Amino acid sequence: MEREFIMIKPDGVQRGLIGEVVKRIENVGFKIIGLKLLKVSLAQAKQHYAIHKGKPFYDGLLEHITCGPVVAIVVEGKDAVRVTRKIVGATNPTDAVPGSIRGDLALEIGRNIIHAGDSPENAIYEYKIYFSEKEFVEYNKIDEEWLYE
Ligand code: IDP
Ligand code: MG
Repeated sequence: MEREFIMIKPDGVQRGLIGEVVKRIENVGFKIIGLKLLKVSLAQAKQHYAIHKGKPFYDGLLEHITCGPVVAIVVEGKDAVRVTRKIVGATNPTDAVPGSIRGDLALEIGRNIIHAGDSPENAIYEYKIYFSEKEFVEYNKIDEEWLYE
C-alpha cells in the first residue's frame, strides 16, 4: 500500500491542532503506521527541504520548522499521496479550498500547519529522515476488509 509522510508543523502544534489534523487523516481511512512528537534538528530540516535551497523563503522555512515540536506521521492507504495533498490543500492557505486543512484552518503561507510529501518517492525520502523502517508498526485495522473492495 502506498505510503505518505505528513508533518504537523510547529504552528499547528502550538495552535492545538494535532487532534484536528490526525482526525482528518484517520477519517478518510488511512492507516497510521508511524507517529511521533519531536523537535526537528537543523540538519534534518536541511535534508527535508533540500529542494527549496536558494529560494527566498528557505531560511524562514528552516527557522520555523526547527522552532518547536512537530508531529511526524507516516500513513498507508490507497493513493495516499494524492489523497493527502487534497486533504491538506494548496500551499498558500488563501488559495486552499474550504474543507481542506489549510483552507479551513490557516491564512499564512509560512504558517500553513502541515507538510505532506508531493510524490510517493519524495514521501519515502522524507520519512527516512525521521523514521527507521523498524519503527513502523504493521497491523490490521478492523475496518480494512470493509474499506477496500
Ligand atoms: P507544500 O508544503 O504545499 O508542499 P512547497 O512548495 O513544497 O509547498 O513549500 C514548502 C513550504 O515552504 C510551504 O508549505 C510553505 O510553508 C513554505 N513556502 C512555500 N512558498 C513560500 C513563499 O512563497 N513564501 C513563504 N513561504 C513559502
Ligand atoms: Mg512540498
